Amino acid sequence: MREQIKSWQHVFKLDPDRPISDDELRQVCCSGTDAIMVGGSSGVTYDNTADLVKRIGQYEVPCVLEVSDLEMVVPGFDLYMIPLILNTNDSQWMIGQHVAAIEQYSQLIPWDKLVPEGYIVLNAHSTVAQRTEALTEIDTDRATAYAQAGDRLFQLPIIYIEYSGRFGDMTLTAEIHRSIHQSQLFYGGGIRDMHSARQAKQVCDTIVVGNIIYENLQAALDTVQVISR
Ligand code: 1GP
Repeated sequence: MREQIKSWQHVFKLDPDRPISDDELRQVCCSGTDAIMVGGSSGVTYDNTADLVKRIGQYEVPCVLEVSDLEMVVPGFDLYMIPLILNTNDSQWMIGQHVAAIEQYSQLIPWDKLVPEGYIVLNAHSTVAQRTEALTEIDTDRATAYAQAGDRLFQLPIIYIEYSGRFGDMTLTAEIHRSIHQSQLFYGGGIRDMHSARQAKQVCDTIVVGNIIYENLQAALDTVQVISR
């Protein structure tokens, strides 16, 4: 399954803290997307995460958990994505929480199912930026340097440009895409229709579509058309 990530072009991100009907969930899971990522920055609990993975489990689409809180770690996911926030000076988001989790749960951790993601968080108004005290006011050179640190120094399989809640700087994203060597580039933030999906897909490997699922399901489903086989 880890190897399969390389072929992902489109991912829907579902938030366990937001309601979605059975019919809407069926449409998302059967849309042709490459994977469902379950994750959220607030209000995520064991119970709402377990409920969502059980519902998604009826479908064949790969389902991964993005672990933003230890409380939400539920068995049954295909993979567990582990964010490391690269652009923060608060080391708990880069290594501190990870070490604490390993110390507590080392015997239970399914190491072969973990996939680290190097996040570069760039929307100052997003919950994730505020929670992690991300250094969002950086220029393209600095953002690229963070990406290269994740790619070349730490050899992370994924670099994730995160603008959660707003459409980001495509010039910066393109520059990062050009600068990285082996990491796969995920882009997420403000993709609300086919047009923005196509724009983002041109400058990254994998687009992540979140909020719009809950605001305009048809527009969200349209974004799957960026996938080329
Ligand atoms: C959020 O990157 C994802 O973590 C997607 O962002 O919710 O703005 O689509 P949106």
